[in-house]
Amino acid sequence: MKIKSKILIIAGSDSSGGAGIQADIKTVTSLGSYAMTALTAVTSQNTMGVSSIFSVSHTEISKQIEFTSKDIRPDAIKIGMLGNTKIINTVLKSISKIKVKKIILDPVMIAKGGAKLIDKKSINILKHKLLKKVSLITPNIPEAEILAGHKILSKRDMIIAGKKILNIGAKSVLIKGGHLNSKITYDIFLEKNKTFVFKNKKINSKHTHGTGCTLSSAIATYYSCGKSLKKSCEKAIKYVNQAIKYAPKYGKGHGPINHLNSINIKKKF
Ligand code: PXL
Repeated sequence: MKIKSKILIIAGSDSSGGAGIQADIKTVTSLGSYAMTALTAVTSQNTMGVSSIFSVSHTEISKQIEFTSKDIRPDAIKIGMLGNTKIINTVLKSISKIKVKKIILDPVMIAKGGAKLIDKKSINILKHKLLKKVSLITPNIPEAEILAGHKILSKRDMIIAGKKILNIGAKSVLIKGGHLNSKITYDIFLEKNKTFVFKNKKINSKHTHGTGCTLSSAIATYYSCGKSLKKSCEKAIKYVNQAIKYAPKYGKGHGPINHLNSINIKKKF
């Protein structure tokens, strides 16, 4: 099988394998592309929660991004957990050096169990600097509330927030509606003068750990292969929904989704 494209993932490790860089690598790989990584943090966690977070030094992060990309040029970048101001400033510097145009930012703030994955000062830098440098930002409702500065209780509020995030300087936004209490999930894609609502039946499951990481990596993969951002979002949402549907139900808490749903392994072993 010919590999479709090359993706650089800048993100943290989730030892439980459901979220973070593990989810990213599985997603990119199972969609047929080649995953490279720059690790920002090591987290110890299971499906019940996060036990500890260890940040990688900013010099090691810039080396991973720049040294790797110098040799194998990424077609797109996915950015996940950043953690602190030093890391976010380093990532800003390194991505401006390597000049990759297609960048998807998942503004990771809080883990499913409630653990904070970024500090407050960094959120400001993310909002006022990094957001402008990426092709698409993919906040969930709590993250969009922080970026837009108001509560989101409805589809209408999501659209208002999306427009605010565009006004701050984002080129495009996908607000993920999974946190809203309804039978339908609305994910809203906004570009300048364009708003599109993806409407899907909500799959009720507690096994949704890593959906955000998976979605943004799937978008980066489709986008790297030449699909439009809107089409990439549409296809990535489908991939995540299938992955939730076929979740393996591991662990006692919020378990992982099934990243392999796109692969048909016929061989017996
Ligand atoms: O889903 C957000 C996320 C991102 N990155 C890492 C995580 C998590 C959630 O747990 O652990 C490393």
